[in-house]
Amino acid sequence: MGIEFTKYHGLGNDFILIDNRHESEPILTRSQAAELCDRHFGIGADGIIFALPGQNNTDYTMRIYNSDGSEAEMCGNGIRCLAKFIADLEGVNAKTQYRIHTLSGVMTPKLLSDSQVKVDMGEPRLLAAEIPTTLGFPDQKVVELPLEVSGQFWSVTCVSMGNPHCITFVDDVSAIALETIGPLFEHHGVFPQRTNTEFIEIIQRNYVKMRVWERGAGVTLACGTGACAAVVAGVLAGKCDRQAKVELPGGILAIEWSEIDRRLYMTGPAVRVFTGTI
Ligand code: ZDP
Repeated sequence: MGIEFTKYHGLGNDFILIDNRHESEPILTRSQAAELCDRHFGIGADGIIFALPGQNNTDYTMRIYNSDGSEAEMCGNGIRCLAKFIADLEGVNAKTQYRIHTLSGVMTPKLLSDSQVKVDMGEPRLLAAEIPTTLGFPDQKVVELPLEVSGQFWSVTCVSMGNPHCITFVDDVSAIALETIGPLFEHHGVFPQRTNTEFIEIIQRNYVKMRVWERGAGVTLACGTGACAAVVAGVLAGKCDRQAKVELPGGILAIEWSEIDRRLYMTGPAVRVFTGTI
């Protein structure tokens, strides 16, 4: 029996979406997920996302496996794709806003009339123990602390958007050897759950350039939680406004860290590419 899937991407951060509405656990194993994400021997994707029944008063539950088969708590570009996927599945009954249960709490994507999706990503977690990292003190923020990677000291700021992020401000993002340095950050001893790693170049207080090395997925064209974490880090370090655009290799995300409710709002595209049967 075949399993239907649909391929979506958010700024080139691409996912296989699975209709998992009739089971409360993902219908694929982690190793099957890793095989399907392989770009030469499988469908090809940065991750695989399951739309499961809702829990605790939500419409749906999202689960995501990275391309290496590890599970992530949250996924910003992925949740925009999930919102479109669900609306497509529901057809005439589709809503314009959904409450989605994730491993890092409830997220609320809203389908806008211009086909963009705006997501209430919740509040960032900032204390070292919450990220988690052993840098600094467990009950304090980690803002521009020195971290030695590959014989060099980097000034890093850490933020959790449900998943861990380590942000470094640099003069020129294009000069960073991501494939070499990325894995050394991801697996550094100070990050017990490993980490996503973002390099940020400040162009203006409300416009930054970012390149990302994702935990469990490597170099990707975009990362929604990473873009949110980058703006939070920029604000904490006094370099960014609370409202800023983040330019990624795959395109631009609009991020706002609300002063009123302290939640992150991310707006960007989600595009269906093709469907198929495994
Ligand atoms: O935390 C992790 O392990 C990430 N690799 C998950 C995926 C994050 C994502 N790129 C995003 O957009 O937030 C999908």
